[in-house]
Amino acid sequence: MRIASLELRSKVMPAEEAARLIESGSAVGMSGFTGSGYPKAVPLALAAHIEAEHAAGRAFKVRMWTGASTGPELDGALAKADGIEFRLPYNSDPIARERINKGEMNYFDMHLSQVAPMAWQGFLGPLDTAVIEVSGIRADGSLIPSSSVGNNKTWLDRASKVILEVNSWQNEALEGMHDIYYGTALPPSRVPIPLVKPDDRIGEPYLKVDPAKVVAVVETDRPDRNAPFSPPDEKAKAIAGHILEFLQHEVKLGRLPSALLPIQSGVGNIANAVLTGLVDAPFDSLTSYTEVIQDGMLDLLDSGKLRMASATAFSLSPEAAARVNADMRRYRDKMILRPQEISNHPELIRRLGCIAMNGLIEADIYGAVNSTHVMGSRIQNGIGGSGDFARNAYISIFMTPSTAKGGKISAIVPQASHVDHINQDVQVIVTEQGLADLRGLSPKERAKVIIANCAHPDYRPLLEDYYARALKGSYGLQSPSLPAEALSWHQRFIETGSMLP
Ligand code: 0RQ
Repeated sequence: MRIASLELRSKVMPAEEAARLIESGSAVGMSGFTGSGYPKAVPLALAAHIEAEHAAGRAFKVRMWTGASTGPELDGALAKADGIEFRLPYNSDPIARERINKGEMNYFDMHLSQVAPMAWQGFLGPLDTAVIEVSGIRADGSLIPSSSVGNNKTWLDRASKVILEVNSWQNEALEGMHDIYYGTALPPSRVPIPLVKPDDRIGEPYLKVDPAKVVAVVETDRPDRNAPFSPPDEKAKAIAGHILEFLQHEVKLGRLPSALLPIQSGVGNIANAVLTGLVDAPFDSLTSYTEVIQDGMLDLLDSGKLRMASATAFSLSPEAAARVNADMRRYRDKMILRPQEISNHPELIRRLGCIAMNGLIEADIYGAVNSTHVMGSRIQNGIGGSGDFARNAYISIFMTPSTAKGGKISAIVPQASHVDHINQDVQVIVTEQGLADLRGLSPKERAKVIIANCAHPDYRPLLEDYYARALKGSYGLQSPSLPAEALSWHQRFIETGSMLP
């Protein structure tokens, strides 16, 4: 029995009935982070209701807040129904992405660590309804979180009314894995967060909710999204190789301990390839302080190389999800899931000295990084947690193949068409071509290393030529640039389909 509280059991109803409790124009806080722990029945029922309202000629849209990306039953269904007026933070759903890029949906891709504090500060406006997936409800009404924590604590606290989805697909052995910290406060009452090691537990395993606010409980039995990972290709393996060599070099020089420092790894196949590569690398007793537990981390845990992983969510392929579910009791002792304001907290990332590794869309010759916008205007996903980690990490690494779209786009450009990470937050850039260690370098020194080590051979001479002319014709010589030409590669791609002349 997943619902032990008699009071909350009396509120069980079908998803369709629960969805009717959500009003047009209201702000809804949904659970969910990178395809795990998102509600699956109420959003689908809400999307159907919105479609019916639209068909009857009535306007119906909600303002939606989540943890990060969710799944097709949530973002996909609501975006398809044109039911989202505004959304925050990170989105990776293709239908929502299309709506955003057509200008039909407002989107704020804010830093993930700042969502909960901003909600508390009141900057996001009132929260009407929270829709939260849990894996169980205890007799005392406390909630057993599911496969992600995200912003659930904040949504449950801030919302006027709460709808719970109790998902029996989620493993019962998740109970005890979570660490929910209730000690955050607003300035001037903030105190240090008492976490000094990635494996510290500073909170409690359960979420609290005022039972009087719970208006509906919906029972489900549906799997998380669990997107498959493609096996690492040659480029991903080369990038992973450069990073592993760099880390070994840092250990040799005494700038990193032999167990490294807590690893943060972004989403995507390259990040996963780096984790997989660590299995055969000469490092032991590794730890991870990150956002998501991916497939590669399971391999590391199983190999004994990774001692423990702290995150806010799982982000697993279907095979890896099955592996974790089959052995959850063993994994539970090596994993901690926390609220995202703690997993991504700048204070903690700085204190622990995380090694941050994130993907990028493009970097310019001075090392400014664009993680979000294709050709400066089209959103891909969002900044996610990359800013939380990049600025506060001990070493901030960004990685990418040197070209995109079959070589038509260079990932290294004269000037980034959009900047998410300023050059001070970018210390190492890696492509399959090589690695640029930018620490302690001036802009002109950076340009030389980035062009030489990271650019693709098809684009390297073009970058050298641009940089040589910028050195002669620039208004100033701190970061030489030719403004009329700096974004011409992007313009050429928009006009011809290729950055190459
Ligand atoms: O597009 O799917 O249409 O082929 O971007 O690119 O190479 O598969 O790489 O999955 O690692 O994603 C920056 C988007 C990289 C990701 C980004 C196109 C490319 C492809 C994906 P297709 P790849 P990845 C913690 C950290 C921000 C959030 C973050 C991201 C698609 O890493 O969202 O770091 N980062 N969070 O073709 C045009 C370019 C391109 C390009 C790539 N220069 N021009 N298209 N693409 N480079 C996790 C969380 O915060 C939850």
